[in-house]
Amino acid sequence: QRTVITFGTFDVFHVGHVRILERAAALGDRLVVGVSADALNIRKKGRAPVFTQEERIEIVSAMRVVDEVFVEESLELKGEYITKFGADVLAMGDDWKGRFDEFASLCEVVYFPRTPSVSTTALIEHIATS
Ligand code: C2G
Repeated sequence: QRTVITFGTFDVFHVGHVRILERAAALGDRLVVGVSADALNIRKKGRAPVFTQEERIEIVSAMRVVDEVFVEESLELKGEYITKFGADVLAMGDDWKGRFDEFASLCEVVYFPRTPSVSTTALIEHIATS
């Protein structure tokens, strides 16, 4: 069995999120997703996501291609999560290209092109100004 792991905030869930999860799932037999904690977002981005981590986990868990979801407590724990979940592949969008190459000793590292013209930030802006 080939296990794929991916990470993200998945806030204001959109088609870019659907596509990366589907592409990641297609690389193996089991997809594990680390959803970033509210506290991690506040630390790194200075603001809480629109949806709470419980809501974001509920949404990601509802995807047919997702087998297991956990809370990503820290960006520095990727290696531990890869080992804990027995991941054979780490898949991320190419906004992270090169940033996770250090984990190539633990598993295969794959970057997918981001879906163009959709982002949580743009959606928040669009809703706020419409
Ligand atoms: N994504 C995408 N296309 C978009 C938007 C996002 O392919 N138009 C992908 C990103 O590349 C990422 C995943 O969707 O792989 C989740 O994106 P975010 O929710 O923005 O996650 P991020 O805050 O980048 O993750 O360890 C990583 C952290 O959890 C942060």
